[in-house]
Amino acid sequence: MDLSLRLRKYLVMGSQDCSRNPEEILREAIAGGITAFQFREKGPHSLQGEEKIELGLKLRALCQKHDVLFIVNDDVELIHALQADGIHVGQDDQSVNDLRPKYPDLIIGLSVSNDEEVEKSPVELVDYLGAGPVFPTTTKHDASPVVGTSWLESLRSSHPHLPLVGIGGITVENARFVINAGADGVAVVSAITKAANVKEAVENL
Ligand code: TZP
Ligand code: MG
Repeated sequence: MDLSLRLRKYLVMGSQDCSRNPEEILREAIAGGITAFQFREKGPHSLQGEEKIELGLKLRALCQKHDVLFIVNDDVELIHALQADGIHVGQDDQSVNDLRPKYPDLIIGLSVSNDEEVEKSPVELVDYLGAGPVFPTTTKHDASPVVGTSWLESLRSSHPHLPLVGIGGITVENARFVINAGADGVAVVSAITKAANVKEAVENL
C-alpha cells in the first residue's frame, strides 16, 4: 500500500503518555483503525534500557499481528531490536544523511517546523515529513512555535508528492482541517492516549 495511505491515522505513544497499560491502549487503538504507530518512549517517566525494549517488543508484536506500520522514534538500536519498519527523527537527532545509506529500505520520517528546517534538510532522502506543531500542544514541552494549517498548505504546494503528516494538538474536532490543508495523515498522542474511549476516538478521527 502507498505510504501516504498508511500514515492516515498515526498514533505516537510511549508509556509516559499512558495512565494505564500501553498495550491495552494500543490494542484498542488498533481496533479503532490506526494505520501506523510510533514507539516514542521519551522524556520524563519514560522507560530505559531493557524495560524499554521489553515494552517495545510487546507493542511491535501487536502491530505485526494487525499489519500496522511500526516506526521507532530516534533510536537506531531499536530498529534492530524491534525489527521496526522505520525510524522517525527530529532536527537534532541522527542525521538523515547518515541513516539513509545504512538503511536503504527503511522508512525514514523527519520532523520539520519551519521553512528554514525544510530548506536545510535532505528531503529527497526521507519517506515522509511530520510537520508541526499544527496546534498548541502540552505533550511536547520543547515544541517549536505553532505552524497552523496555513503552513501545511504551503508545504503541500512546495512538495506535492511527499507524504506529509501533521502533528501537535490534533483532536477529533480539528483533524479535518489538517487533512483539508493537504496532509495525508494525522499524528496524534493525547487525543488517543487520554481519550475516555480510545477505540471511538480513533474511529472519530
Ligand atoms: N512533535 C511535535 S508536537 C508533538 C510531537 C511529538 C506532540 C504531539 O502530542 P499531542 O498530544 O498530539 O498534541
Ligand atoms: Mg527526536
